Amino acid sequence: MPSLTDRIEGLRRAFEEAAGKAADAKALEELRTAFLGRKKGHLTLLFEDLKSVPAGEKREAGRLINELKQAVSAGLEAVERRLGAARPAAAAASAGEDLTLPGRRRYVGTPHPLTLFEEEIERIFLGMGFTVEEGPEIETDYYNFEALNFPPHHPARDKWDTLFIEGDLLLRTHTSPVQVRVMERTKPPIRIICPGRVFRHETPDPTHLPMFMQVEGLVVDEGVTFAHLKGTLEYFIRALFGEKLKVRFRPSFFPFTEPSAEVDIECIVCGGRDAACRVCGGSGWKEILGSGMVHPQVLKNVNIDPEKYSGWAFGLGIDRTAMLALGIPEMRYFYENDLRFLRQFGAK
Ligand code: FA5
Repeated sequence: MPSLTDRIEGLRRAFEEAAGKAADAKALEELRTAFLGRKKGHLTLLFEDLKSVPAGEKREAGRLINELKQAVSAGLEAVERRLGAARPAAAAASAGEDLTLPGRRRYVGTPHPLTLFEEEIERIFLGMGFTVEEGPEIETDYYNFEALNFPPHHPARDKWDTLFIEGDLLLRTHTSPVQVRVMERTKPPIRIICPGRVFRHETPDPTHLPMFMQVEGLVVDEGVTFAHLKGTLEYFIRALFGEKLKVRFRPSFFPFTEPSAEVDIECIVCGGRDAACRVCGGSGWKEILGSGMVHPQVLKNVNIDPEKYSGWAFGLGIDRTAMLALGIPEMRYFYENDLRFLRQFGAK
């Protein structure tokens, strides 16, 4: 039988050899059990045999066994570190991945381009002393039509292809009902804008959608004239599009304004050069808003004296104006949520 010292030395060599070869977690655990296992591990057996070593040699033998135990523990840790460092690379390689490739970029969400555009519009009007109001998307016939001087069965209602809900309720076809709600609860002077979603029974095309966004504007005070309307809207359009853009005011009709005007801007998509342009139809102009002096009957409907007060209002298509400002030939892109489109706007 070899001496205890020889057995310790033999076990040390056996451990070093096995530790060098251990290539995976399974081999590591087998090595740990073989040497440190509580019942039959080499170290446990050595400590048991220590009991039968002659008293004079016990101290030295115990020191050697403890040294071996420390060497085994340190060796197992070293193997563990080696395998741990190799694990991701090995796992990636077995999954067919190449860790040397550059990482994929993560995109951070940003506000929708229409939200950014709406905020830009609000910023310009807030700078002129306007405040922002809101109104309900589900409206009554009274606010959407009647209070705005559309008597029942009036043919002008046909221009707003209405989506009815039931009874008196409908999806608002424009933001003008908010004018009425604000005038009902506020005494002049009034200077507000109200952005929001509106709904119409329309077949979609590059410049029309069944659901789109408008922003309404309303000013009511003593001595308000059409010159104020024109000056304010011109300032707004210049702030949004710059000084060079061609703008025209064109006479129009709305039951709730008199006189009325629509505003066209030059077609930014084709610059008036494409006879087949799907945005302007080759005319070189595109309408962005309706406006006019608030009709005296509308003021009467909300108990504002038209002899004392006058006002002007406008309703601008946010999607329509955004597509022109951004040079986008198709309004539907705003609602398809294609990330290739959306990533072109806002922070990257
Ligand atoms: C109105 O809705 C009036 N309420 C505007 C108004 C307000 C006039 C206050 C006078 C005083 P109109 O239907 O023309 O008007 O729409 C106004 C704007 O909304 C249009 O110039 C256009 O920019 C936008 N618009 C209209 N229909 C659509 C549609 N189907 N899709 C996208 N934008 C539209």
